[in-house]
Amino acid sequence: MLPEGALNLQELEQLAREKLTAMAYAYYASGALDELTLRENVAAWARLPIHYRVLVDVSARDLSTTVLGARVSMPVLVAPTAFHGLACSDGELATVRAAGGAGTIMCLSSLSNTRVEEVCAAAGGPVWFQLYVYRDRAATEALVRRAEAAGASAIVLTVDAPLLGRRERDVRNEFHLPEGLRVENMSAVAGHAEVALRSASSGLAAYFKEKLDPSLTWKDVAWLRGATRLPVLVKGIVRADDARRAVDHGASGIVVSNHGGRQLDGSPATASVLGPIADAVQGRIEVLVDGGVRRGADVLRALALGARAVLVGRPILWGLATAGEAGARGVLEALRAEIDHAMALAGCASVSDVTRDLLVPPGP
Ligand code: FNR
Ligand code: LAC
Repeated sequence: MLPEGALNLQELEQLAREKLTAMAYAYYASGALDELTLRENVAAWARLPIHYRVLVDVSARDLSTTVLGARVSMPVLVAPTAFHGLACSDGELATVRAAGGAGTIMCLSSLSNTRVEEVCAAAGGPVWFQLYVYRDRAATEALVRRAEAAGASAIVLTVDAPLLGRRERDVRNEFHLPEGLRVENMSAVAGHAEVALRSASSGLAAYFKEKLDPSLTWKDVAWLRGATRLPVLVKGIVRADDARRAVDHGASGIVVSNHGGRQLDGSPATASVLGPIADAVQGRIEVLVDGGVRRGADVLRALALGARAVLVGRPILWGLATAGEAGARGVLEALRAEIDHAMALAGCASVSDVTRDLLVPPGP
């Protein structure tokens, strides 16, 4: 379960904060500018009352489901977050073991401190690879091929970051990777080894500006589909028309996401846009969501609005920082217990019972 001293994911953040350097904590915790979206992501789930059903036999409950055809023990995946080496010495190896142990999928960030080959080799379950597209397309394609060869089972194309959001806490701290940590996936690529991720403001913002391709368009979704045999998900959508475009461009799924409030401050909370997006997609592809999921009841809310599953970002980092693999696993198990409990109290024996009427009950 959760590391001693924390009863829930929010309390775990405080324990993690004590373990992390001030710079690492701020990097993980922060959002863009005034952090409006960061706060609203959490608050918007909480504003959705759950109209529970009564007198349903919930004595046996099943939390399992499938995501892109892969069976998962519960509708919770690990979101791609950069630099797990800041949280614990095993970095992403701890995370992938925790995800596999919990019977779910880890989405590995392009910007990991461990090479994708090593992460996949240590995996006990499916690994998806989150892709940032570099200006250097040949290097980007090579990275996709490496992920594929390593055994990743989907590519998650992040589309909400043509530039990095401005996180003032990182600017103030001059965020950089400490000695010994690198963007491992790119460390052998010419022109990348020397990127020290250090600058007079946020080293990561400088890295994005220099290396990543801000000219990416919908055409590049077709390019990526041509570059891999793996299913492609598009991550970072907050509008129904963009969701339809993703369907039209052959995405296998989307992640409704505002990057955990780290990109455009003032963008809508994902809880507030998920329903209309799911309605627009009409089940043609799978819809996932992330941002501010902190309680099992939030997972119910997301499923009721039409998500196949949710991804969690920061809580996993708090688990890693507090107790490494066991801490990350504890976060997933705590969420599992909360989902199970919320399902029972809501009159749902399986995830297919979690339907829209829980949020919008039929009238008299
Ligand atoms: C992220 N996120 C992210 N997304 C992505 O596509 N690639 C990445 O490398 C990262 N890196 C990253 C680092 C950190 C420290 C955070 C907090 C987030 C965004 C992430 O995948 C996800 O969208 C949010 O974290 C979800 O919100 P919560 O669960 O953190 O509220
Ligand atoms: C972040 C990037 C790496 O949010 O996605 O920090």
